[in-house]
Amino acid sequence: MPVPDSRALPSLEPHAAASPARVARVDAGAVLVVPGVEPGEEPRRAVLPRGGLVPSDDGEDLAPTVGDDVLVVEDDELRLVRVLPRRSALVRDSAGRTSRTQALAANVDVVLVVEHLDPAPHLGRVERLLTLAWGSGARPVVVLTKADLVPDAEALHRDVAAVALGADVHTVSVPTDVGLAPLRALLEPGVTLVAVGPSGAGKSTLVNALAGTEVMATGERRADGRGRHTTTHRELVGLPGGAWLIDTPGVRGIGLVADDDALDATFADVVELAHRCRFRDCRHTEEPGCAVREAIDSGELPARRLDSWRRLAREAAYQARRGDARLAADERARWKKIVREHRGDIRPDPYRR
Ligand SMILES: Nc1nc2c(ncn2[C@@H]2O[C@H](COP(=O)(O)OP(=O)(O)O)[C@@H](O)[C@H]2O)c(=O)[nH]1
Ligand SMILES: [Mg+2]
Ligand SMILES: [Zn+2]
Repeated sequence: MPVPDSRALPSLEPHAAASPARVARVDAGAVLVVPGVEPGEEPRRAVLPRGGLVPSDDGEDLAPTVGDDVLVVEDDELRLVRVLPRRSALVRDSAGRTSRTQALAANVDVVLVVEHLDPAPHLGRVERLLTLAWGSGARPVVVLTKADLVPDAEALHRDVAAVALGADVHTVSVPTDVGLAPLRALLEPGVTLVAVGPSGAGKSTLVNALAGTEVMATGERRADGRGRHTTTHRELVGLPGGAWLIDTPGVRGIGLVADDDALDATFADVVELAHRCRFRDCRHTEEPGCAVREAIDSGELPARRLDSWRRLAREAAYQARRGDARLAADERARWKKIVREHRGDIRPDPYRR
């Protein structure tokens, strides 16, 4: 029985009157866009199609995210009609049952992995965010904040640098304006930076310092003493110099989406050792001639590095399997619906948008 494939229908009408814009913020059913692709313009509200998904160039409908380059059409309201190809995307596992992953930010050049020195930096979190960053296609840069609050920032810097192979690590103190110059140097015209890290790490404070003006509310106690300002939305800010900054709220336990390349980049030291194991499929447990275990025994490799690599690799593999299962379930549901509609059990409502 021939079954019509709903995906084969032409869904991408040409948009002669469309103009380019960039997504600055996503709300339910609408987004804030910055008109044009130059920073420094006032954001405007653009509505999304029902369901929130927008056609993209590869034919798949996407949930637009902060940093997306898009096309908008102005008629009685401003409508977002197309998501342009992403050159990078910071993606995490989403809790939702239907969509597999969530893009936290798109078209990013530098991922600032922000971690505080006080309380002491959490190495496992840095490794997780670095893996996410390596997987995005953007370059990770680690920023250690609150250097003014600890007696020995250098020792902590060394500890973090040892798990941040291939990434620059900068230690900063925003209130005393220490260490910010190399970060300001990243703000070239057209470059987009996103700050990720736990709540309270100092992301918004850093974004404000780099912007040179208070563009984001920070965790300072409010003057009226009622609670604290914290970042609740991911938000893109265009700087007068032409660079873009994206601030994010601290997401508790970012679900890891990572391929082997991203894991290998983060754990380049373990991978390098593993190449020297006698057996190619060495699991670095009891095998003779295991270079990884030898390095741990000699103190060359901290045991926590191997544990951390295993934990993140397991999590990434689990996410991938779960993603496959969800994709298969979506596909089954789609075919069931198509078959039912074809039989006439359910007549498609022509007035349904
Ligand atoms: N002493 C000190 N405090 C900082 C520094 N950076 C941020 N803070 C403070 O840390 C708190 C949380 O900062 P915030 O930028 O809101 O963190 P976010 O949740 O990552 O955006 C605020 O009270 C900031 O003033 C720093 O370099 N030194
Ligand atoms: Mg914040
Ligand atoms: Zn081994």
